[in-house]
Amino acid sequence: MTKYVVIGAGIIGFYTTFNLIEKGVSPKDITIIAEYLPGDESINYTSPYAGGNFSCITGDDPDTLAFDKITYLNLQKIQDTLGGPTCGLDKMPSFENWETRPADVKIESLKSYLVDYKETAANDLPKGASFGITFQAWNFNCPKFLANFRTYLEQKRGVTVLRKKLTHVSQAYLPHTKVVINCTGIGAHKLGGVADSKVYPTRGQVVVIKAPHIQENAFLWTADTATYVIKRPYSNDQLILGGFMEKDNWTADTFADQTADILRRTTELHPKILKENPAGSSIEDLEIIRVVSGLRPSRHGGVRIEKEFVDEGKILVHNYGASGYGYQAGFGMGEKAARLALEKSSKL
Ligand SMILES: Cc1cc2nc3c(=O)[nH]c(=O)nc-3n(C[C@H](O)[C@H](O)[C@H](O)COP(=O)(O)OP(=O)(O)OC[C@H]3O[C@@H](n4cnc5c(N)ncnc54)[C@H](O)[C@@H]3O)c2cc1C
Ligand SMILES: *[C@@H]1O[C@H](CO)[C@@H](O)[C@H](O)[C@H]1NC(C)=O
Ligand SMILES: *[C@@H]1O[C@H](CO)[C@@H](O)[C@H](O)[C@H]1NC(C)=O
Ligand SMILES: *[C@@H]1O[C@H](CO)[C@@H](O)[C@H](O)[C@H]1NC(C)=O
Ligand SMILES: CC(=O)N[C@H]1CO[C@H](CO)[C@@H](O)[C@@H]1O
Repeated sequence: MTKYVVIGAGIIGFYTTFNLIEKGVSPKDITIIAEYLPGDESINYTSPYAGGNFSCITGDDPDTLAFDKITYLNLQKIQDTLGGPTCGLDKMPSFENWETRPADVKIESLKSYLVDYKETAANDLPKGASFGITFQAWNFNCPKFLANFRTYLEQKRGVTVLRKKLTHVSQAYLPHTKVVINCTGIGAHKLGGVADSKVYPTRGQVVVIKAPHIQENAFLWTADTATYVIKRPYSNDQLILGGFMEKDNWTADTFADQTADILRRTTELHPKILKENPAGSSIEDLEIIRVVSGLRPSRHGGVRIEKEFVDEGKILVHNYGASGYGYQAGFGMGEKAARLALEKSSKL
């Protein structure tokens, strides 16, 4: 009997389902409905395209700080539950740098939970940075992790997974459903009954290369560039190089000039990529596996995690707009959405 429907089989839908079960909902009472499922590729399904690092680029408002922290502190449990590092989630050292020092409240928060947190000495900073830290990050092999997360929820726990495209949120209410949780990502821009014009894409392009010699992450955030190197765990040595943050751009195409710019910036930030490359030390010697673009589901005003009452005491909880941090903040978002969904209410 489906009492709870989660719309969306991206990282947000899965983290939310996990939290519902953790808070006592029987998996048999949950159905996940989604147009796209793990293994599919579409420009309207962002989760497989993420680099999948835990990075410190997110905002410094109290909600965001809490979502990041809750997620970081729960990923060990998720890794254990899904069967260890080969599920597509592993710890990696990370080296992160900023042109302008982040706010103190952000730094204090990071310091309170990041394992092996250390501030970088001024003369060890890369060009263009004024502040940097090293710490132990979590890295996701996103397609693999999504597939294993689905297998766990569906086959090990008994959650139902249904492939279906909804044109209106009302279609999500099955005969016994009392709560629907909307985890539709960029799809939230379109869905009838919920169309949210505040949702917009932040397009990214990444270059994936084969690089067995790189086992760490590196970042440089400036006012107008996002440069990152992310190791994809258990991927046959794939390394993700990025990137771009293009607001309101829906194109799924990839562009050669962006590829060239990414290769230039990332090899400057992390010279080891070229210096120790087995096939030679110029950019042309890098083995490019693929170039992809993806749409981060951004939202003016930030994520929307909110409860609404719809017809006849039925509940709709929104959980979308994770932008560039669904993997690293999504567990905390899912925890809040599950809490809202289960909260006792006088209206029920
Ligand atoms: C290049 C790039 C790099 C990124 N790097 C990182 C990173 O390093 N770390 C990080 O934390 N995040 C990163 N992100 C962001 C991350 O990918 C997103 O925050 C996350 O994937 C959003 O997940 P979601 O579940 O909200 O959306 P999605 O993954 O898009 O899932 C939406 C789901 O809803 C379903 N759906 C939507 N509309 C309907 C409908 N009408 N009917 C039925 N089903 C529907 C879809 O089919 C899909 O199953 C990156 C993103 C990009 C593009
Ligand atoms: C993706 O979604 C947009 C907006 O809803 C739609 O216009 C477009 O056709 C979709 N693209 C694909 C490939 O489904
Ligand atoms: C989810 O929310 C978005 C944004 O409000 C909306 O467009 C979409 O229709 C909603 N989907 C469902 C099923 O509620
Ligand atoms: C989207 O971005 C690409 C690459 O930067 C650019 O060529 C294209 O013109 C942009 N499209 C729109 C509609 O802005
Ligand atoms: C390549 C990649 O996915 N990089 C991401 C690292 O993390 C930040 C914040 O989570 C994202 O915005 C980047 O896109």
